[in-house]
Amino acid sequence: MDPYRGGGMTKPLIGISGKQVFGRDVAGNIPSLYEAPAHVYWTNYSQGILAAGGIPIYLPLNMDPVDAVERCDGLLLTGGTDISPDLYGQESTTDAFAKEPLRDSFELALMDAAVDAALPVLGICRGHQIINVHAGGSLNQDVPEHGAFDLPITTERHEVTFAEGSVLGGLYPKHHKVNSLHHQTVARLGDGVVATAFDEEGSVEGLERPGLPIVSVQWHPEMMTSRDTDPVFEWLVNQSS
Ligand SMILES: [Mn+2]
Repeated sequence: MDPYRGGGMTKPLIGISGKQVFGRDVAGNIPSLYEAPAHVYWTNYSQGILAAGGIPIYLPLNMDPVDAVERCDGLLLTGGTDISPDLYGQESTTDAFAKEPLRDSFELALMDAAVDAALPVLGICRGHQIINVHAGGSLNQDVPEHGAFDLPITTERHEVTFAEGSVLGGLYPKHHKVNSLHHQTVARLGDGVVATAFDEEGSVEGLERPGLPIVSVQWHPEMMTSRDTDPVFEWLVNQSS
């Protein structure tokens, strides 16, 4: 037994994507730092991975995504700002959120490498949308009734149902109540992407890529009170082991 590998009990490394900000967003009253780039990672995502038995690793947006995929055992693509609509062949119709082209290109390249390597990927919110856009799908650019940005993040706003025989349907109860913190939704499905969870109005709340360990949800399990026992984090960590 290799003592450095824990006898097969090594916890999987889960790479987590982050958000591009600048010093002016985080450096308080130090104007010298205002133009310096910084990356922000919401702690609730890493907590979900820790609770499921994985080791979260923050991935700098300026690293080579192929290196990340080679060293990580799984990926968690997190929530964030709108994907640039030119990436799905549309003009922008909303400027509600600033775009982050560096993050767009990093996460799409991560997906290229993850698909090539059949690496497990969990997408949440923007990550769910990235998985669809990466596969050639599109988004509805502004569906404001989904973004209750002033309500507590734990507020249950949809009852989600699941496609028969899906990965998500195997993880959650038949009717599952979820929060909602997004203003864009999946429109045309990408190639090889299947919608497997829906809200009451048929909006796509979950995606999978049959044949690959890729699953995503539009809601925010990492922000719900059930986070530390949410089965989707366990799914990612188990797939990555
Ligand atoms: Mn919603």
